[in-house]
Amino acid sequence: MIRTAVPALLSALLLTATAAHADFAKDLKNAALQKANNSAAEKLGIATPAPEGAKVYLISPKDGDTVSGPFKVQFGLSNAGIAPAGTQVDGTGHHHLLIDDPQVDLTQPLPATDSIKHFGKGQTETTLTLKPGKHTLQLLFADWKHQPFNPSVASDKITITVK
Ligand SMILES: [Cu+2]
Repeated sequence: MIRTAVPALLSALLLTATAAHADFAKDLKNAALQKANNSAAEKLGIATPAPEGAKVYLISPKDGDTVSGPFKVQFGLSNAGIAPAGTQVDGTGHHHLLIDDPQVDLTQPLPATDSIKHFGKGQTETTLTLKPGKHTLQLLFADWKHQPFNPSVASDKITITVK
């Protein structure tokens, strides 16, 4: 009994080991492929297709609001996830806040300036201090390499008054 059971057990173990090895090899191959795709996309500046139905919006302040002092800006997102900059995960990106309508080339990675703020750690809010007067705010969601999605995923532009 035992004599016949052992080879059966061994071959079952071997089969499992072979399957696990195949999975591991497949994972490695996929990881290598992903890495190659990522570096090609980065070098060639290829835009990531926008996640299906992705939308960004300003939770606060609202269009027409008057704010004072340092004020909180909260970012809303639906149908997409957030990942830190530099981390490529399908269906994710990070927020950028456009202040006072800067010129933006939607086909290029976004520069970091006083009017284009990156939230590459995956933040979903910030505190802003702006000069008194009227200002506009707009969110622009971009991929792991700071490049806007295709089509771009941006919020409505709101106008606020800072006292
Ligand atoms: Cu960025």
